[in-house]
Amino acid sequence: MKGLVVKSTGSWYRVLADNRSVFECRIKGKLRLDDSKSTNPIAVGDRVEFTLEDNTRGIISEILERKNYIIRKASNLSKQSHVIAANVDRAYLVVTIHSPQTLLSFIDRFLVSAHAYDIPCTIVVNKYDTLVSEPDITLFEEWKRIYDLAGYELLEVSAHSGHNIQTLKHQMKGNICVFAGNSGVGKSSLIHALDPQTSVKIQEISKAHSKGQHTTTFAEMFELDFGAYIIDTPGIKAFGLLDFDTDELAHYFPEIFRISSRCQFHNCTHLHEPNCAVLEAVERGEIPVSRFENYVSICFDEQTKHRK
Ligand SMILES: Nc1nc2c(ncn2[C@@H]2O[C@H](COP(=O)(O)OP(=O)(O)O)[C@@H](O)[C@H]2O)c(=O)[nH]1
Ligand SMILES: [Mg+2]
Ligand SMILES: [Zn+2]
Repeated sequence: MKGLVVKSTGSWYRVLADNRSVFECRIKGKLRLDDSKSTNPIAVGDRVEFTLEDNTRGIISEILERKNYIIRKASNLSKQSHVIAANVDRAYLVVTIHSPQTLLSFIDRFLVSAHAYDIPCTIVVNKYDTLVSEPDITLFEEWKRIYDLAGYELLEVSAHSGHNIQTLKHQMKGNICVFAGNSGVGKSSLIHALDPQTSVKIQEISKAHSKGQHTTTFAEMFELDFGAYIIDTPGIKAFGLLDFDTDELAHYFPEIFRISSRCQFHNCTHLHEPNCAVLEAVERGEIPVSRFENYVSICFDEQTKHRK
């Protein structure tokens, strides 16, 4: 049978079979050894092939090919890694203009990670009901311009008033999604607005987590009542930057990458080189200053990491 892994404890996997039945599965011994670099060979979101042991239990014999996955290094020094989730269709980065104001550096770092993991990302501006003052509206328009240029969809919503919640549902339908963002931006409220019943289930589990009843950081997937899946895990609030070479970084800033073919040097870092098309575009206001500054800042962080 084939199914979707919706929960993992490290030794047991809960699999939602394509016929909608749920089975508790173990891994066939041999499968464990295949990927020795990862602490967990199977993650939430994986599609697997399994055989039944009895009415409720099964044995996983194969993992189907992943289209993407989010990974975390077990520790800075270790070569081992932990796969947090696989086959994510879309990440929703929830942000707010105020109370709290999300930092653009946080947004840009997140977008780079999502891009590097091959996960399409939508920026969700929550608390739209509170955008009434002129400066707030101006800032919202500015963010819209910045991320439009970068090619990201930015959707304004309100968990409180219900604004654009139907649009969000429509977009999420049939997909495996993750919600990310700083605390206080309204992730829990949005999930509640999307499906109150699932929201209660998630809250109960996260309460259990905070009481220390679960020591692991394994993810769990929930089905929303309109036919979307949401992956919930502490590690997903802001997936960290991967290790990548700084000359790759421009690839993850679409508007910078697009223009970089016009730089004089093919290996231009866009930091100081002569005849750099990117620097010129920043001067002319065609690339937003905040995006360029965050590009530079991530570039330096990565260089420092590699020098250590
Ligand atoms: N005005 C307004 N407040 C909101 C909205 N969504 C969430 N909040 C409030 O923001 C606070 C944090 O929300 P919560 O869902 O716990 O955020 P989380 O930490 O991202 O899960 C709560 O006091 C919510 O009532 C919204 O759309 N409009
Ligand atoms: Mg929350
Ligand atoms: Zn350049």
